[in-house]
Amino acid sequence: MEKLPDNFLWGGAVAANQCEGAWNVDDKGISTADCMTAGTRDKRREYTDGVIPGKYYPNHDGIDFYHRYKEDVALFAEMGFRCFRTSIAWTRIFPNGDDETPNEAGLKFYDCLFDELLKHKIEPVITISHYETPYKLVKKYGSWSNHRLIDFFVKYCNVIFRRYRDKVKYWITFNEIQSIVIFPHVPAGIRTEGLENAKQICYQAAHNQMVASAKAVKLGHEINQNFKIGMMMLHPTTYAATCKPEDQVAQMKVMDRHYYFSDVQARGYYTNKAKAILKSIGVELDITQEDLKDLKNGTVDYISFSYYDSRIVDESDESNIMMGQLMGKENPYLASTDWGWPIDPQGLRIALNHLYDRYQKPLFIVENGLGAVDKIETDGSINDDQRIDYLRKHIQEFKKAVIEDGVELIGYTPWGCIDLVSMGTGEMKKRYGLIYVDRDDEGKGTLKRKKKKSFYWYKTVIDSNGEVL
Ligand code: BGP
Repeated sequence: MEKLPDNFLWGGAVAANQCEGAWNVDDKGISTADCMTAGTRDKRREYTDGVIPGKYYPNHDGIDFYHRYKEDVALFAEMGFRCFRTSIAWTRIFPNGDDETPNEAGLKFYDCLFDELLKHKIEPVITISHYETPYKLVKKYGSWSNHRLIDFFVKYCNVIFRRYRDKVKYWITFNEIQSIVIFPHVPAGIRTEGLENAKQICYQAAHNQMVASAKAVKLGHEINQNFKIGMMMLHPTTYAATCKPEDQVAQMKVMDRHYYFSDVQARGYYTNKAKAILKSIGVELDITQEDLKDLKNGTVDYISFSYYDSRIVDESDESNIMMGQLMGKENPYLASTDWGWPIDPQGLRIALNHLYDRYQKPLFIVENGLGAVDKIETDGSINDDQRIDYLRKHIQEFKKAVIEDGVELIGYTPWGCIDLVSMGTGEMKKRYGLIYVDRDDEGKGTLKRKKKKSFYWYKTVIDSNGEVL
């Protein structure tokens, strides 16, 4: 292969809860994302018990994509997008999660959105659960650590698979699947602070999600055999801090903890290593024979992942090895973003190679990008050269993975192609977009959209299928 395939899916990615807004419109229920307050780089967002009057929740309005999607999709089309990744808000379809019947108004919204995309020849890539669980499911059933959530999720999948059978081909079950054991309040509203059995709760919740995902894959294929249903993981490429063998072993263990999830979803069973990991952290999963069968019958069609940065690890991190704790260690060879995330394009090539060697399944980069403060010049332009440089270098590296290393890659959707609320900090000023949105951290602004320099640059990239960078 000398260049990227002609059908390479160039596009962009967002998630419903970070951009749609309209949090209580058209009978939408409350999701866990609606309970996240605003934070800053140094002050964490708070996850509140329900929506508390008087507190500011930036996701409630997002960037009002719910009402402005036509204008936004037209801008994506102008850039030449061939695909667009977003998610369905579960609480638009089943406001409480356990409702008897789905909410027609919610279903209608996504009909309109997908029709608009298809009108512009943009393939929807749809995440079924992106960092939001119906709040009622958390309160009433204890969220994902309860096996019953599997049935509610599958029921939701059944409805959306049938409804959008002829509109959506690419599906992703859970966003960044391993987040459930790292920061479980974000994907599932699970609080574990101070709990002795925190790991037990989180790994059980992860098991239930992986069974739910497998059942969704099987069901989806029955509904439409052309569906491509993938898993999604965060891939923080991790290096040993030195060539000391102990550090190398620590590095191996870190990545094993991440591949634990993709191994189950891609291979369909808990490997010996996965079982050893569970034993080493004192977790005993409640797994039924039925679960094992479901996992086997629902292996994913492709692996999608987010890649933002790389980490380093040494032997002292051994007991703390999921990556939350690894952030902040500086790699002397790399520069960092304004939010302290190391910039490492080659780490993306490494991620692609590791995943492809391990699973031999098509890969999809569904998140990558630079979160930075944008400056508006006096003439109104936004010259985000740093973002262009970040994206260019990452594209160069994934091209090498495809062309020189033989990796099978479906597409590339940079994160937050239009500015949106940051998941981690709740800020608006941490911007990823190629399109600027006039909205600040206090919720002020006209919400007007404006093309950044990167908008024009990315259009040229797509027009040339990645040849002109
Ligand atoms: C990923 C999430 C996204 C997104 C992104 C950037 O982990 O899947 O939802 O927001 O990270 O993170 P942040 O918004 O914290 O900059």
